[in-house]
Formats: sequence, structure tokens, C-alpha cells
Amino acid sequence: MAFRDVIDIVAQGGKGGDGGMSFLRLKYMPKGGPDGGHGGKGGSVYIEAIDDVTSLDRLVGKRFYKGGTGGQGEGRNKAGKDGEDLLIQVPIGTTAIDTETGDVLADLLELGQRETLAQGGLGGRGNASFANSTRQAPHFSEMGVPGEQKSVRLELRMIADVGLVGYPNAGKSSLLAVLSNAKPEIAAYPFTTLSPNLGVIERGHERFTMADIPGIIEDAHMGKGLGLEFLRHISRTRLLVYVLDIAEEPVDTFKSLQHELKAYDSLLLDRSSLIVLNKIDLAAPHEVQMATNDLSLFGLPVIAISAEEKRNLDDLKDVLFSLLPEKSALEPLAKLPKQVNYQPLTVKRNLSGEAWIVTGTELEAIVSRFDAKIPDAVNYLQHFFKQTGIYKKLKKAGAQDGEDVVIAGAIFEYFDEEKAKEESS
Ligand SMILES: Nc1nc2c(ncn2[C@@H]2O[C@H](COP(=O)(O)OP(=O)(O)OP(=O)(O)O)[C@@H](O)[C@H]2O)c(=O)[nH]1
Ligand SMILES: [Mg+2]
Repeated sequence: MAFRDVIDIVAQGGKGGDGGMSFLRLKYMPKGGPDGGHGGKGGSVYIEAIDDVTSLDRLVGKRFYKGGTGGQGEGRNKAGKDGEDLLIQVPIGTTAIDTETGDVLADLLELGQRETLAQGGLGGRGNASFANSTRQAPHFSEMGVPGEQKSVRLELRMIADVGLVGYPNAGKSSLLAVLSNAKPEIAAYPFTTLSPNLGVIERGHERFTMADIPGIIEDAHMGKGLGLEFLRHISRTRLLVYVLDIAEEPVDTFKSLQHELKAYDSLLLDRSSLIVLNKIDLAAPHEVQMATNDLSLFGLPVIAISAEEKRNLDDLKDVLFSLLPEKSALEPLAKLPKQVNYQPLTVKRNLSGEAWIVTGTELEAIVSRFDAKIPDAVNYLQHFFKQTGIYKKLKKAGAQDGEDVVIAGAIFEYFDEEKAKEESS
């Protein structure tokens, strides 16, 4: 299967369970009090960093990830079960981006790090919660809230200390193989490596990781060869190693590589770097000396080696360890503030002038949690509207008794209680 480092998924939190609608029933007490418990919370969808996979391959073929639905509240004030959470395991270095807003939802840089992609919805309150001195037998309960839904792009940027870049066939994989525990494929043709390889290099108690990526050619930034997409995997390395074949115009190749890197991300040229001149077994000593001198003019350290004959590898290792800048904590990608589409409360007549439309994010969220077909629920909401001053607003706007008021798709009747009180006294 082809290596996958970008995958689009949909994460959906589970719906919260509805509040229970129940009344205590005892043998000698046929009309007991309300005892419906709360609905359970909907399950959330999480993403977690693990280290036993190096690509997103195992997510291929599955697009929807849904948290479990919360259980309904039950009698005897028993709460519904919480919906099951869903955990998506991905390699360290995976970033989750909300494709609708562009927000970075999560950037997993450490083993075991866990972040939420989509929250489950809250459970509704059971009818027992709505009982009070004037409403002793509420025949309604609150409904659970739907879970969040997010379209998410998962992108993997491997986390390695050192990144190898070079033309195809330069010997990058060979170098990784002789320096580390990795066993990448090596062959005498270009584009042998089609997906990144990661290895660990040790010296005493010290260790660092090295990534080998597919070869880059001239005009890769225009899509030639395998393109530049793979540079993503070295974008977080602390040290870049340019691997050059002594027999393939190393000076021109180096210039061309820098040109391509710059086209991808010009900051890559500021990264600590060194040049490895490989395959010196194929050249005479004076040729090695000349090529080394020419390359030194670029101002980077140059080490001449032979990966095949294992020449100068200890020197190279020493230079790698000495050049590796202090390990600073990786900077997570910026988490942009979430955009909340909050709408304040507004009251206006509908176009035909027959009804009043009341809108507002909070109010609509509350109304949508009750079934407007149940009279008790409507009474409860009417009371709530009065308390929160919505009827005052309607009165000010000129609402008349008996007119319809539409809130979140439910229809209520406007009634001016104060006026009624004045008239009756
Ligand atoms: N003579 C000689 N051959 C080498 C040396 N290092 C690598 N090779 C050979 O060069 C060829 C390419 O080596 P790879 O390690 O596969 O090269 P690569 O840079 O990973 O190539 P791609 O994966 O295609 O980008 C293989 O045939 C290696 O055996 C070396 O130091 N000397
Ligand atoms: Mg290779």
C-alpha cells in the first residue's frame, strides 16, 4: 500500500442522552414524584500519539469516526450511561486541521499526547430536575445535545532530529542504513525510496533520530519526480544533511537542491546544515580534495565519506553530534482561536407580519432541547422566556396577545401576563 501522510476524516461526537421522563411508582403510592434521571454524555472523538506506526496507512478506508450516543436517563433518578469515547491512534508528529475553518485542532508532538477532535453532546436533564412547588409533576424532560461534527485533515510530519536530502541515488538510504538501526531499501536506480524512513543513531548514551526521504530533482517544486511534498517530513528537523554523489556534479547538485528547498520553504535554508560528499571510493584522492574545497565555499561543513566502504563514518557521527543544536521543545503549530458564531438575542416580525421571530444562539440552543409538542415543556419554556426578559422585548416591539412567536422552529403564543393582572384587579 502506498504510504499515506495526509488523510481526510470526519469526526463526530455522540449525541447526549435524553433526560428521563418517569414517576416513582410504589404499591401504596400510585402517584409518586418525578424521578427521571439525566441522560448520559455523548462520547467524544480523540486523537492520540503512539510510536508503533510511522504513517497514516492504517486509517485508509475509514472516513467516519463517531462517538457513542449517551444513554437515556431512567427512573429512580438513574442517569443514562455515557456514550463511548473513540480514540484514533496516529504517529507522533500528526497534525489535525479543521478543514472548514483552517484551525489547528491538535498537533501531537509527544508520545501519549491526546487531544479532542469532536466533543460529545451534553445529556439532557431528567424530569425530576424540573419539579418545584408549583410544578410537582413535570411531564417533560430535556433532550440531549448533538455532538460536534468536524471535517478534519490529518497530516503527518515525522519528528526526526536530522533530515537527509539529496538527488535520487546519492546514497541517502545507504547512509541511514550504515549509521542507524533502520533497514531501508537500497538499489542502483533512482526513486528507490518512495516513503520516508526513520532510524535511531547511538553513541554511548546519546542518541538521535534521522529521516531519509525520497530523492529530490531539479524542478521538483513544479512537480517533477516525486515533487516536494516529502519535505514536510524534514520540516521539523534540527539539522539538515545534503547528501551528494561525488560523481554527479556535486557543486551544481548542491545549488539545485538549495533552490528546490527554498521554493518549498525558504526557512529551510536557515536550518543548521552540513554537506556529506558520498561515494568517495569511486574517485581519486585529489578529486575528493578538489570537490571538498569547492563545496566548502558554500560556508557549510563538508565531510567526505563512503557509505558503501564505511569510510569516515566515525568522523561524520562526531560532526553530527557536535552540530545538533540543543534540543529545544518543538513548537507546536499555532492553534488559532476558535471562531464562535455567537448571535445576540433579536426580536423581529416575519416578512408577512403574522408572527414574531426571536433568534439568538443561546436561546435557540435551550429551546431546541425541549419537545414543543409537550404542554408541560412549553409551560416551562414560557416561564423561562418571562424570566429572561424575552416577553418584555416582545412587548416593547409591539407584540399583541395571541400572536405567534417562533423560536428555533417551535411556536409559542404571546401573552402579556402583567396586562392581564392589571385588568383582573
Ligand atoms: N560506490 C558506492 N556506491 C554507493 C555508495 N553509497 C551508496 N551507493 C550505491 O548507490 C546506489 C543508490 O543508493 P541508495 O542508498 O539507494 O540511494 P538513495 O539516495 O537512497 O536513492 P533514492 O532512494 O532513489 O533517492 C545503490 O546502488 C548503492 O549501493 C558509496 O559510498 N559508494
Ligand atoms: Mg533511498
